[in-house]
Amino acid sequence: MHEAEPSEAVPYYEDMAPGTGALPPRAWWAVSDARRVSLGGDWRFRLSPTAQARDDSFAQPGYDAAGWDELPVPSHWPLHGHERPAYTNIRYPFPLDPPHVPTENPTGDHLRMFDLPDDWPGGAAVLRFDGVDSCARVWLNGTELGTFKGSRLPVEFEVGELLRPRGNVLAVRVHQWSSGSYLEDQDMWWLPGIFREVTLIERPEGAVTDFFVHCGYDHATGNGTLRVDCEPGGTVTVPELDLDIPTGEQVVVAVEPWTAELPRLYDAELATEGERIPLRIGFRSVAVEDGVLKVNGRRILFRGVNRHEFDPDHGRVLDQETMRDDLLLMKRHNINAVRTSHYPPHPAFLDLCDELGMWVVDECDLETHGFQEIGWRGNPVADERWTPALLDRAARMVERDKNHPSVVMWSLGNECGTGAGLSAMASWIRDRDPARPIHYEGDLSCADTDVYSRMYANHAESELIGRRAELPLADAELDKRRRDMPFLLCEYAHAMGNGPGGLSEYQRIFETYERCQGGFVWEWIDHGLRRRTADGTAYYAYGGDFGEELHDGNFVCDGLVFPDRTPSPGLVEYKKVIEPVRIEGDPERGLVTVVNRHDFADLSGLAFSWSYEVEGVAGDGGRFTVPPTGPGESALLDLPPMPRSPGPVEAHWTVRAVLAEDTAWAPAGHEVAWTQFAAADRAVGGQGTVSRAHRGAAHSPRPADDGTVVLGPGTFDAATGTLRRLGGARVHGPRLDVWRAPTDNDRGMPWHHETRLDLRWRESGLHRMQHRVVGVAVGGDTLTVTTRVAPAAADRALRTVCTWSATGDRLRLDVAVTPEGEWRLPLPRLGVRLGLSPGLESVEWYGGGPGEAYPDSRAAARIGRWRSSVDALQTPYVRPQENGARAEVRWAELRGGDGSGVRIEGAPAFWLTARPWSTEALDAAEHTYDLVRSDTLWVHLDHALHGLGSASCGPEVLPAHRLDAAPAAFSFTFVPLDATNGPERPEAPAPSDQEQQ
Ligand code: IPT
Repeated sequence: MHEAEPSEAVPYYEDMAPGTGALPPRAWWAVSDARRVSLGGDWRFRLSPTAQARDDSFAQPGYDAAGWDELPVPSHWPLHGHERPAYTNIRYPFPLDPPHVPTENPTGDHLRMFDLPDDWPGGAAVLRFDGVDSCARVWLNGTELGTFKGSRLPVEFEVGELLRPRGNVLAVRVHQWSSGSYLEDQDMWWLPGIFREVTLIERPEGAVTDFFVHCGYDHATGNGTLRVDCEPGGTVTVPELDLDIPTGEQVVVAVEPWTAELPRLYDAELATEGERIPLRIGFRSVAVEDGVLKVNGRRILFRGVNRHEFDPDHGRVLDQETMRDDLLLMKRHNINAVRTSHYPPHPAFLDLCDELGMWVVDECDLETHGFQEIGWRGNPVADERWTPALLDRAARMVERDKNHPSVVMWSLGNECGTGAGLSAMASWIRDRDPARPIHYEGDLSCADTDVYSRMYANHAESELIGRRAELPLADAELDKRRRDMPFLLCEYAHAMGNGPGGLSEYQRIFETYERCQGGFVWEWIDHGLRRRTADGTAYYAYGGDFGEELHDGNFVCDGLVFPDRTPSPGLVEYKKVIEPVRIEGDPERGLVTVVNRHDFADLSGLAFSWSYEVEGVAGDGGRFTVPPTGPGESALLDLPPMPRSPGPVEAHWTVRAVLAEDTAWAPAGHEVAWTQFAAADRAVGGQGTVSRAHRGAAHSPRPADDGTVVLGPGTFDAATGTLRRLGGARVHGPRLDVWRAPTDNDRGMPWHHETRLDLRWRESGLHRMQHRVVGVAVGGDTLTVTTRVAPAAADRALRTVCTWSATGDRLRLDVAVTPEGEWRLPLPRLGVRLGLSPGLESVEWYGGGPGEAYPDSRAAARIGRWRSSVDALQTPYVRPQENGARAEVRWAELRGGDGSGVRIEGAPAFWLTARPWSTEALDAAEHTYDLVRSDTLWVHLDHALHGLGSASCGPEVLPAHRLDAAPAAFSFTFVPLDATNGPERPEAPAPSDQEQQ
């Protein structure tokens, strides 16, 4: 039998053309005096397994849908018990057979009856869909309005003539798969449905069909230009500027400009004969000049994130509060830019960006990444039959979003390879809106773009590009053109699991090279879907959890915030690294330099203060008066005279910049930037730290008849040299440890074996090191235990000498490690781990905090005295992995409810990790519910840790943060604490009190 050939025969959902029946695309506005009716709410719903399983009789008035289910609109039906979500990154979950889609094509019939409000005026009206995934056919009162694709784009139909006062029947058939799916291969859940609002909007005679606000700002004169083109013509009033002008006419007027830092908006009104629309106008100009992207004549630096729309319960259905929460959280973490990866966001989000201040790269709903799997054969962007669909998408984005000052660049899409379709989009956009540069990453030649954009370029290459010294393109002309372009990283610092590491090093490059205008961390939020286990424990599901045939696991959880928008340590680090004010202390000269790294704002919005901390306890403090300091300028401040220190102690200055007054995005007192620097020139740890007074004389080890050796507060197993008791408490003696539960970054890119450090670690046995006791020697004042720590099947080892000594109630351990044989891989960690009683639930430490830190992600850790429960030390990464280390710990005390426990001092300072389960359990866990408290509290005291890097999609750990096996020596002192002998315990904020306001 012959296969039916497509041509005329293809059904509308497989037709490459964008659709039928829709009105021309136009601007979106939230409100006007024209009436509107929201058609959201409970609809009737019926799911069919294929597109043609059922006829369209349901669309006829009088159809009895009583037996159907109910479904809220907006929604994705797989999140309401119909079919299931599915996650793939690059691969299409159906055969590459464009424009055909599987016969098994879940199809949701949606029905909504509605009456018009009593005072509905009649006449013209449009029915608007803000987002339907992926293809729909619509009927009103039995008349077909048309069909459309383009999931994250609006579509409108003229419906006035069809409306009746009562009993209107709106029928929408939605297909999960369509030709449009080939253009929507974004790395995210496949989630069909009517997922944005459906609205009926009155169109009175003389109402606005479309309008385009053209606003510019001339930084040389301080003048703004304004012209509003409108169909039909009308007037524009801007009371604050005393403007009342006809549409189509340009005026020049002195204004305050709009920027992401100072989002000055002017309230205005556009009035035509039939409609009044409130506008918020921002004056700003965007241009690429002298190889640099400028706004209002100044270079800007993107401190950005890629934002997908996501909610753990509702998928891409977002309410206004959630959108605002995202922006508040971003602003409070010093983020100033969003790339709307990889589709235009809900239009209201852009209103909020205008209001709160955010640079936006608005990206078209276009990705054909899965064609890469077949060498880009048949790529729709290189096949002119698809060009109308591409142009339709470009137009629907640009027309919808053209009036937002926050949108400073158009992006053609993501990961589509190259092709004439992209060029056609670019030239259409340029023609329609010459005032915004064009972005696209997937074409190295940059033929269609105004900026050179890359994803995941490593530090070295970014620096080379910064110097405009990158390897040339073959075509000299294109090379010259690209070399003159500004550079940005539209994706970098893959925030999957624990990480990213290496942010500071990127920031240094962005701040050094004018050409490097920052980047957008991949990505804002983990797309984990909230689910519950049978016993009701909540967890986040990822790819594979829904029985998908193909999936990409937890690659969908790679955000700076957890699915519930709790900031991850990566976000706290990013906030510190990108802080717009750099504060540097020079205690020798008694000076503090404040560098204003804002692009537009001066420092008048910030209040600066200092505090002087002795051993982590804040003492004196005060305020600085900072002279007027413009963007890019610096100010020098005098430190007060150094307070007298109570003896040989470690002291720090902390200087903070906080909001002087409430802003639209955070209250007065919100911390924007800070620094900390040592006041006294003292070694960290060891003698530099006040240790509790030495009590009593040195002890000698005493062998006892029960097979133990007693040394001060320690009782050891005589045969193995293992510490068994400390004071009255049982311990599982410290022993050398090098393993960590691999992070997502350790696991590299699943599709590139050579990036998978975890596999190489396991191959070389780092997770199964054996400990052979070489000797236990009882000497004068010491107990010396020598072990050889090595994996089966290899001859490499870490020879470890542990020397124990005791003075009074203090038991000291000196560890010396010497690698033997060949060590090619970095070690995950180097330290000791010990098991303590699970009752030691509360931790206090003097060192880095309050949050987690790792060698290449530790900018946000500040030295202080911190307190936490063991539980709160854990970072609940969606897929469990190494987490929770605290940096530069001088001492820590772990106590139970009665105050008894153990104090541990390090010389030098160490990395502290304490968890209620073992590394092995953490390593084995796939979801948070797999982590079950054990009967041991596992405490890691690490001399060194391997960095994090961002190799889950990007560079590995930089050499400076690599932990190579090398001889090492470090010490710990253990002091049993009873309920009464604890030192005074000053209040310090718990980790969760910090950073999140
Ligand atoms: C890049 C994609 O643009 C983005 O959508 C996301 O998938 C990211 O990677 C990784 O999470 S493409 C990547 C394969 C280089």
